[in-house]
Order: sequence, then structure tokens, then C-alpha cells
Amino acid sequence: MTRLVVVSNRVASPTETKGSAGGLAVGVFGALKDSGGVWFGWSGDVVSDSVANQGPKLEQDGAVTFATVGLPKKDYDQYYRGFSNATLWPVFHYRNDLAVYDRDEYAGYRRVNSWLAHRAIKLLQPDDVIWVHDYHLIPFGEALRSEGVTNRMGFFLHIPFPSPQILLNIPPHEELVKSLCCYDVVGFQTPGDQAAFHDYIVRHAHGTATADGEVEAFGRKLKTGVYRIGIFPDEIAEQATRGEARQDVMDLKQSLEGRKLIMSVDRLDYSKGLVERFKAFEYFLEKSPEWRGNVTLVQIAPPTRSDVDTYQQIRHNLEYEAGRINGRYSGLDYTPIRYMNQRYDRWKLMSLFRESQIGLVTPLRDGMNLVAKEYVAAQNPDDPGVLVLSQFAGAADEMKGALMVNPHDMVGMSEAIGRALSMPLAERRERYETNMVMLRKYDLGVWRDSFLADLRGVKLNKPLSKRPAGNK
Ligand code: ADQ
Repeated sequence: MTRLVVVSNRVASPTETKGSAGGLAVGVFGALKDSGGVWFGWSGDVVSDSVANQGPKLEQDGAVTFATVGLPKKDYDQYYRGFSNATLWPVFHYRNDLAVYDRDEYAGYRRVNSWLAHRAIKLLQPDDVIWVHDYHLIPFGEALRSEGVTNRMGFFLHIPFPSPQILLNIPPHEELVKSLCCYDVVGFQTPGDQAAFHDYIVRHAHGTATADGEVEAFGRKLKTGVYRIGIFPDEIAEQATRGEARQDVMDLKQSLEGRKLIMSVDRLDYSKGLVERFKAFEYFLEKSPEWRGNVTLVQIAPPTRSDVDTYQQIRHNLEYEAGRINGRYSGLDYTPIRYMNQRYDRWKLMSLFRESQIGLVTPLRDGMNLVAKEYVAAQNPDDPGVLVLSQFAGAADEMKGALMVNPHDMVGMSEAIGRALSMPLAERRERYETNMVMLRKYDLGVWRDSFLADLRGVKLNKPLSKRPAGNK
């Protein structure tokens, strides 16, 4: 099998890939181990220009080379904090209102992608298959192509692809889509994301796109596909049961004194709908006095990107809301919302999921949302909790056993909480089984293998002699 080169904004460390990290790191590492190869990307460090230019730093683990570079402060600001997280992230999550556009940051984004491509070129071999991940690296493939790299190159977008009317808000939208067309395979989380991309190709890029993902645009042919990222459900179940007896989980259980537990775990991000969730829980307590004192919401949300303004704001809002709601409904021995800002070991999170009666996963928009899947896989099959899930998470496409909610509908969310808390065992089991069928069908291995099979099998692109027909 040909070697695999994975390129992502952040590279997991060799120790993280051994199990303490999320499923993605483990899944990608599995593919790398099978075929041998390189995992290339940013180390997460901000360094001086001269240190950055010394990279990449190489670490070997069996047949896998971890190759990382540091970024100078200006590059970090423009590429990561700026265009990636203050422009692309909000717009791709339908939050134009939070997006800022700055030409210099965009120029920095493209410059860093070209610089990263130059750093990567020296690690490449002629037959390597290159798999690039996520919105930080959209122009990475184009930068390689402009240096004459003709290897098979695929791109997977972990976040939603917005409908064209939203994407048009980013001034260089056409350059971004043109960059995507330099890959041989472009993968999306859901059919809706793929359709939005096709829509742009046909209506705004004078291209063509067929239902089975054959795209021609900007003088290139490529394949698009839907590859639903998943988890390894048995591994999660094992982590959840391994943790069951551990002291802190027992302590939490004891401190609940028989109250029902609702679990929510997210990165602290405005796309995750945390404020709306807190308000819905408050509304539930207001309308259901019998539940006051009898149910606790545990929200675990470690801060991310805390040097981006909008992230500081969401943190303040959330602290304010948690304090306000707790002020209103706490008793001497009861706190309705326990809000924690730390990261937790995976086994601990999974066993907390298993102890809880509801997994409340209500993003305003999410590419997939692995927490929803982990919540289900962590349940006790004999007495499972209920997943309450936003219709705007990519996972909603598969998890038909969830109670589906619109996160903008406070009353609807409150009703779903009430319904989940009193759902009979037989219905809980049935819903759990429905979800588990899909978790098994689309596990992390299927995601990875189907993407790579398409990339390895795709007909290599030949430059088109003329623009495709059917232009508007
Ligand atoms: P994220 O936005 O990070 O991922 P998600 O899919 O839920 O969202 O993944 C988060 C991961 O981090 C989960 O595995 C979760 O268990 C873990 N995690 C969260 N909080 C934690 C904590 N406090 N301690 C330890 N671990 C924690 C992006 C996209 C998603 C897409 C994924 C994968 O935004 O839509 O599903 O990539 O493609």
C-alpha cells in the first residue's frame, strides 16, 4: 500500500494517539500505522522566525513520522486567530454577525499555507497519498500543486459547508472554492454540506456537479463525497465501564443524592448553543416546579481560542447566565447548574455520560458532533439515558433515536427535557438501539477507510482543455 501523509492544523503527540486523545487522533493514527507515513502540521507553539524556519521537527513512532513546525506570532495571529477562527469558523457556522474580514489576515492565511506546503514538500515521496484536514488548510493543496506536486490529494472538511448565500459574505469566496477544487477528493460530513458545495459550483463557479459527486470547475475534475465521522463504540463503552467504580465518579454520584443528572460536554464555543441551553433549562425549572431540587445539569466546557474576542464574550455570558440561574433556583443543598471549565480524562467523561439520564447536545450548528455519539455509546444497554440532540448537528442525520430539538426554541427544548426525564424504559431502550445501529454502521474506521479508498481509487485529474458545458 502507498504511504499516507496526513496534514492537519494540529498534530496529536505520539502519546495522545495511544488513547488519551479524542477518536479522530486515534482513527487517523490507525490509518497511518497501517500504511506507514507522515503526520504533518503545526506543533501548537508560537516561536521566533528563525526557530520556525528550522522545522519541521521529526519524531518517529514505528512506521509513523510526526513532523511539526512552530508558527511565528504574526503568522499565528493572521492565519490561526485571524482568518481561520475569526472569519472562516463563524461564517461556516452561519454566524456572519460574528465574522470579521481583514485583507491582511487573509493574505497571512494564504502565506502560511504556502509556507507550510514548502515545509511539507521535502517530506513527500512520489507515490504518497496526501490527506488534508479542515478549514485552516483549504489552500494547502493548491500551494503544493503550484510547486508541481501531482500526488493524489484529498481534503476533509470537519465543519459545515455553508450555503452559497452565506459563503458569499467572505470576499475571497471564489478563491477558497477554487483552492478546494485543486484536491482530487473533497469530503463532507453530511449530504447537506455536499449539496451546498455543489450549489456554489453550479451557480457561482460556472461548473458542473452530479448527484454522485463528479465535479468539474476551474479547469479541474474532482470527486466529492459524504463521509460521516464516527467513533469506535466498543472502545467508548469500555472506557465508560472502566470508569464506573472510580472515586471521583462515585463522589459526583453521591453528591447528587439521588437527583437526576443531565450531562453536557462541549468546547466553549458560541456554535455549541450553551447560553440557549442554560436558558431552556431555566425555563424547564420555571415551568416544572416538581423538578426543582431534583435534577442537575452538569456542563463541562473547557475554554478554547480564548484570545479571539468573541470567545471571551461567550465565556462572560455563560458565567453570568449560570450565576443568575443558580441564584434563582439554588437551595442550601442544591445547585441546578454545575458549570466546569476543565478538560477531563476521556474515561471520566464517558463514565459520567453513563451515570446520567440525559445527554443534552444542542449546538446551533455543528459539522458532526462526536459528543452526541460518545454519549450514546457510553450508555448501559439495560438502562440507557436519552440523547436530546439539535437538528443542526451533523449527527442528527444519523441519530434518529434522539429526541430532536431546535436549539432556538426554548420551549421545545424544555419540553424535550421533561419528556426525556420521564421516558419509560422500553422507549429508552428502543431509541438507544436505533442509535447504536447507526453508530456501528458508520464507525470511525468506516469514515477513514471509505475516504481513503475513494482517494486511492479516484481517476487522476487531467487538466481540462476547455471550460465545462452548462455554464451560466
Ligand atoms: P469539535 O467542535 O471539537 O470538533 P466534537 O465533535 O464534539 O466537536 O468533538 C469534541 C471532542 O472533544 C469529543 O471527542 C469530546 O469528548 C472531547 N471533549 C470535549 N470536551 C472535553 C473535555 N472537557 N475534556 C476532554 N475531552 C473533551 C470538530 C467539529 C465537529 C466534528 C469534529 C470531528 O466542530 O462538528 O464532529 O470536529 O470531525
